Amino acid sequence: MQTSMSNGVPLASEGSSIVQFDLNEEQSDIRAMVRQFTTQEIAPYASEWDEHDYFPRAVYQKMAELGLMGMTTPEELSGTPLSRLTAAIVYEELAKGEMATAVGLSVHNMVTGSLARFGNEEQRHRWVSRLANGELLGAFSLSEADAGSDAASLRCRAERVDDHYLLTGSKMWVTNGGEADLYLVMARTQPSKGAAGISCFVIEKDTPGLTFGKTERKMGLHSSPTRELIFEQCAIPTTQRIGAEGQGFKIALSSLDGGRINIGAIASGVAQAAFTVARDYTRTRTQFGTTLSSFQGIQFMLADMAMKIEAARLLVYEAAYKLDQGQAASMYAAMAKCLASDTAMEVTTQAVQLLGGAGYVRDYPVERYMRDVKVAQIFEGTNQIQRIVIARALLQEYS
Ligand code: COS
Repeated sequence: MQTSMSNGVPLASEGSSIVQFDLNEEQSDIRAMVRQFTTQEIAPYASEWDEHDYFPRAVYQKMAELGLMGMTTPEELSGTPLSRLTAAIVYEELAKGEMATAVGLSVHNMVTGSLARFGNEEQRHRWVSRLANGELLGAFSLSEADAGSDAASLRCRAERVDDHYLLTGSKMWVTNGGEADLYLVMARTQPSKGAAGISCFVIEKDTPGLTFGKTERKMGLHSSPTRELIFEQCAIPTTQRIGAEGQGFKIALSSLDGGRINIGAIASGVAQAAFTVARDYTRTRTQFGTTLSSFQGIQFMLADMAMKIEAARLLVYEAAYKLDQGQAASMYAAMAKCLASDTAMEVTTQAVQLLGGAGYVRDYPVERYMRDVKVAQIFEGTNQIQRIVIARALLQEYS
């Protein structure tokens, strides 16, 4: 794979630029490669992993071999950089097989990309190549028990003592928690400064003073471990602070812009998978002497599902395109995440409805899609927070 920053497909872009809806050759090839990988290495095992809460670390190694662990990383740091748009296509395809693995990969790439972007030379060389080649798995940690939506109120303390910081406190809801080798952690260096008192640290798993709380028992995403991080007088050298003191909140939110687009792409992939199962089921299931798909009520449901998926998908592509172009993309990332996850929740629920009793049991994957995708309306900023981000941008822009 090679970078396509300059040749991403401009979808639904503004002004006089040409709107082009076809994938370019590189994007088509990558999509075909990831589709084949998902069909062979993920989809056949997804129910089993879900059933047994199994984290498929070996699959991450295989994804590294395909270059997927360094999608937001420059080539000189062992990355295989893709445009955000091409990466969105990758996430969409992976999520058709299993959402949990796509989410784990997205978080990993968010960490790798943030270190490549905000780390200094020494930090980049120490960690980024090893993340990109799959030797290390990354995790991102902003939330706390009392600081979820109000992330700037976080309290995990990082107190400067000579040439290190002492971290005390805990972080919640950490995707890849316990399995990851490297954690990007936001902690408070200045108690009285709100968002400006937060700094970003990179912390290795085996650092003394870092332990892991229980693995959360979740509604879905069973094969993606979610753990608490507990810091007790955990000494982190100042050389492991990413960016300047007080820059952590901005690093986190700016990283989440990309993360939210990935979540939108993932939700869109799950919705597409659910739609396909539901459509195929209605074509073969007969009731009242005919197939379900011959009833207009069912046809209207399928039409609405397909229409909404397509709209969400295009908005995800547009947000990715804007980030690729270096345009202000936070609002579009919020819109893409919000619309795609709301759509996926609606579509997966309708898919279960269309399969009836068969949809509610585990013989078909639609109940898993529905359980899994619920969290896309919650994590990386609830959809209520996305609406706040959108409204703030609109009101600033037009006031
Ligand atoms: N990129 C870079 N910087 C950003 C940013 C972004 N996308 N969004 C905000 N900032 C900056 C702001 O510009 C501001 O800096 P200045 O004071 O220098 O202007 C600073 O960050 C604080 O921003 P703001 O005042 O908007 O902070 P708020 O406390 O009002 O919080 C929300 C904003 C609610 C939007 C934020 O807390 C949020 O996104 N919450 C959800 C958190 C989340 O997604 N958690 C999931 C974690 S992963 S499971």
